[in-house]
Order: sequence, then C-alpha cells, then structure tokens
Amino acid sequence: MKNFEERLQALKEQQRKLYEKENTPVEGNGIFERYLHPVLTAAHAPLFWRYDLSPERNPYLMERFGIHAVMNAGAIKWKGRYLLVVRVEGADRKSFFAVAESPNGVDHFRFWDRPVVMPEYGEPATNIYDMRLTAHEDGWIYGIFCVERKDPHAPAGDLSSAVACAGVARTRDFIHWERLPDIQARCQQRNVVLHPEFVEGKYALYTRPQDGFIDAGKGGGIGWALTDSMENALIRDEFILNPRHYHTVRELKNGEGPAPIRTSRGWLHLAHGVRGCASGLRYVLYLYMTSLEDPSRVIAEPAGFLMAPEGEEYVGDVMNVLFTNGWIQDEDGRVLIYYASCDTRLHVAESSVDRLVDYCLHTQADGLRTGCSVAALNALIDGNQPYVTDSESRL
Ligand code: M1P
Repeated sequence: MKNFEERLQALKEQQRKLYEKENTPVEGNGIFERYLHPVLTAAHAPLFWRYDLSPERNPYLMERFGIHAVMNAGAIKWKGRYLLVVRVEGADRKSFFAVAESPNGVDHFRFWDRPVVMPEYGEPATNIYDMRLTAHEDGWIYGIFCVERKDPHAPAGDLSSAVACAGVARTRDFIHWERLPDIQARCQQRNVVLHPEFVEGKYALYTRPQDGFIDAGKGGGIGWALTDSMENALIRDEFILNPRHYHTVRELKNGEGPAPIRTSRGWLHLAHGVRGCASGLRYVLYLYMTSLEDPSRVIAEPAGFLMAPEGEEYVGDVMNVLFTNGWIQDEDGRVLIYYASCDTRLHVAESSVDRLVDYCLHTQADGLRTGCSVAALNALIDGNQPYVTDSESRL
C-alpha cells in the first residue's frame, strides 16, 4: 500500500482528471442528444468530504465518509450559472442535498464546498430527496422534496414501511434555505412540483397522491391542486390530470419531473413512468404538454417513452431506472435534461424547446392497443412511399 502522501497525490491527480474531463454530445434520434459521460458521479464528491486529510488522525488515508451515489437533481440557471441541487446518497443510505455548479451545463461540474443544511420541520426526517426547483413569479426559488419517516403505525418487526410527504423550502442564494411547513394533504404525497406562475391567483401544484404504503403501486397519477399559500400549503381539491394506464409506460406509477417549461404552444412537461416486468420496476421518462390557458389540461402526449435506459445506464444500484427532476432552458431555447440512471449517477441530454414541442405535437399518441400501433406505423410508411423508391432508399 502506498504511504499517506503518495496516496493523497494519486487521489488528487484522479480528481483533477475527473473535473477536467470534457463531455461531448452523441448524435441521437433527432429529438435529443445524450452526452457521452455522466455529468456527476459519486467520485465527483470532493476528497475533503470523504477523507480525513490529517496524517495524524488518519495515517492510512482511509475514507471516513463514504459517498455512494449522486442522482435525481433539481436544476436551474441562476445568474448565468448552471446549478444542480443534487440528491447525494452516503454509504449509510441517507440522502442529502448538495449544490453542484458548471460553467456550461454539460461538464466541469463541481460541488460547492458544503452540503445544504436543510432546516427540519416537525419530527426530524429520516431521509430527504428529489428536490424540484421552481423560480416562482412571486420572486422566491422554491424547492419541494420528499420527506420520509418511519411509519409509526407499522407492525412490530416491519422496518420498511415509511410515511412520505412533500417538504417545502425556499431560498434566494442556494445556501440559506427557509423551511416552510410540509404540504398538508389527505394522503401521502411524493413527486410534488410547484408550477412557476400563479393560476387563478393561487399557487398551483402537480401532485402524486399515494393512498396506502409508498411503492405499493397505488399512486394515483399526476394530480393538480391549487393552494392559497406556500407558507401553509394545503392540497385539498385535487384531480388527476395525467393518469396511469394499463399497458403503457406508466401502468404502475408516474410522477411529474421538473417544473414545466412555458412555450408558445403550451406548457412542456417531463415526467417519469413506471411499469412492472420480470426484472422488477422499469422507470422511463416521457413528455406531455398542457394548455397555456389551463395548465391542468393535457393537449398532447406522444406514445411511449422519450428516454429509457441504454448501455451502462441499465447498471447500478437500482437497475432499469431513469429518473428526472431537473431541466434547464437556455435563453436560445436549448434544453438540458438532467437524468439519473439506476439511482447511481447523473447524466445530461440536450434538446431544444422547438424540438421537444415538435416531438409532442407530431408524434402519434398511444392508441392503447396493438392494432392502433400498427395503423400508426402503416400511416408513417404510407407517407414515406415517395421517398423509398429504390433499394438504396429502402434502408
Ligand atoms: O428507485 C427509483 C425511484 O423510486 C422513487 O420514485 P417514485 O416514487 O416516483 O417511484 C424515488 O425513491 C426516486 O428517488 C427513485 O429514483
């Protein structure tokens, strides 16, 4: 084994290379381009988070605080800076938030020196995760995130059942967070997202009501609720705007991703859908649009998924999972989609508002049965006949 100083130099060199690594887009399907490398991994956590750097206290230069995974990040462009509020998971399985910053949104992400110290509300949380950021027209930047505690009513010996609710905090600098009361609701809530504008003079929330235990497949789709205040947010009258559906990518559950993007044709929404299969749950990402006049009314939804795991994205802590809760729209219309694979690492894909709107408005909707899918394919082939005239063009 190398001595302390040799190990430290080797670790620093490794870290330097990681931070300097450039990312490049990979030509894709026309809708978006994935970038070659993950934007953040557990290895991006600074050495001074993981190691006690004192040769006296830590002569073997051992890791003293294991960082296991980085994933599901809220995202925002703030004062020209690309910021992610990342879910960081330690070796102890607890998640916390930490801000990572990049000059361009696709590489050179570095964590800020310290993790977010999120004030508690009520009984201290066992775990917090998956923050959705919203720069609201009221002037605050809100973060809504999942707060989990052990179910106090779980039978003796059941150490898995949890109670989840939506925690709320707001900030103006991403360092100081004002914790507001958790959102009150008639049932458990996860994947709650704040709409960026007032609707009928109220705050509007995308919700995911969960009757019964979390992960039991009883999540009721993506819901919609209005609340008078975020200082005491209450989900009372709620309806489902984007339900689950048999034999679709969101058969088992779904949840809103980041806050929607306003476009000239409607609100653009990114979400995740979950279905069961022989290898467990499969999480994919999908898009839909709602009306500008009524953001709770769906006006377009392409069939199937926008993104599903590919290559190394299949492999990790929780296999077969893509998840997103952050995207950034640049002034020129570029859209950066931050997505995690297998609850392990964070990636980016690039598209544009124009392309995503085109995809939503011109991709066939799910006909919900196989005959409709074949009819849609045949319509595409019919339209292509003038272009497939010889063997060269019939590729
Ligand atoms: O493990 C996959 C995801 O599972 C949960 O998401 P949801 O409630 O939408 O199914 C969350 O724990 C999420 O963080 C995680 O990525």
